[in-house]
Amino acid sequence: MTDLRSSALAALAEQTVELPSWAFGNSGTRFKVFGQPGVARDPFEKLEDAAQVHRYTGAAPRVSLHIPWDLVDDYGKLAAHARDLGVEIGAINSNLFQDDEYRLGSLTSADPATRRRAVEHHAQCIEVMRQTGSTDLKIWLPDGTNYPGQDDLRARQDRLADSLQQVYAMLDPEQRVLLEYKFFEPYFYAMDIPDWGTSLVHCLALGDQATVVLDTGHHAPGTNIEFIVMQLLRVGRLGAFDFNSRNYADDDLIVGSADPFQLFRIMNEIVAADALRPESGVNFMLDQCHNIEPKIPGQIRSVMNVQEATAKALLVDRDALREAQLSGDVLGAHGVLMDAYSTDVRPLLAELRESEGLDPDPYAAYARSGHQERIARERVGGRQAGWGA
Ligand code: LRH
Ligand code: MN
Ligand code: MN
Repeated sequence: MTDLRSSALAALAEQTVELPSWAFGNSGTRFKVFGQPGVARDPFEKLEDAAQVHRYTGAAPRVSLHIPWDLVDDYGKLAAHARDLGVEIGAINSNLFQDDEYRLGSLTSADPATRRRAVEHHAQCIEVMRQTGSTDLKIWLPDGTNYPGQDDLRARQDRLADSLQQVYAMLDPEQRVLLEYKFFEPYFYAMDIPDWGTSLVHCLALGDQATVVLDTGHHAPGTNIEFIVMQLLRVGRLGAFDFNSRNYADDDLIVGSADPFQLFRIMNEIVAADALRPESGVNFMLDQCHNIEPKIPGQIRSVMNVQEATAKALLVDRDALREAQLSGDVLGAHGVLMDAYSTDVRPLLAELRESEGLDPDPYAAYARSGHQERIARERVGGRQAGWGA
């Protein structure tokens, strides 16, 4: 146990979580966007808020951008601002879901000019990557159809493959593309990348620099997500997570809130495959919105939830588990997993933070800092994260 504990502490010290810039803007549902006092007014302030999360957790050193939500004149300046704050720019997300021109599709459109425009948008994103030092181009394809017969499903895949190939060809050698899937929304008959299999098929056709992004909110209820994690790791194509939690649809709630046991099962597959190490190439990102709760504390809570699930996964006695599995001891094997899940890892994480010179309770430390009150005083006229902007 002592060995497990100390190797868990070492692994946790290395773990990082990437924050989404859009978690720091005002957000809501299609019914209502709620404004919050002190919310970030531009990408520079979003980075400042993300840096607060890193300051108190010590585990969130990167911030994903969404283009054009995070449009600025000078990305070199934005990257320098991030560095001054002790963080760096992470994945660059393209956006193909807000233009009238993409009503019938973007990278899959039957119109060559529309496809060209969608490919060109990725050239712009890759340029932002060069200027910020980001290595991950994240593509979520919102394309799809609403009615059987609306378009030729196969022709859409062929056009998609061709468009993706053009985007891929623009990448620098150290850059990679992260291809996200989602089974529904904004179209409700057939999405063009509805599942991990379709994403993987395209990644395999593209080459080694293409990997799959697994957004935990993008599956049908009841899907065994840890199985997908295992399979993508097995073929070396799990590039990243978009972590969030859901009860019904793509709810984008705080990761680990609706089903902490699912998050543990996911992290258990990560640890079992030794994929927690940064060199394994899995980028643990959050993709969440905090519609009614305060944003910086919401992100702090999210990072802490990922750390707790990871700590539990690191405490699984792998030797005992293997022995029970190989001897066909069904309940014994299950018991080994549940023992780890039932462990209160908060003291372990408090110890980790103290050893790093951090407050053992990041959430309480931020609340005491007075930062929230200061931004509420100083920032007037915060902007929406992106939707409907
Ligand atoms: C789509 C999605 C995708 C987008 C983000 C804002 O539902 O998960 O990752 O970029 O939401
Ligand atoms: Mn996502
Ligand atoms: Mn989503």
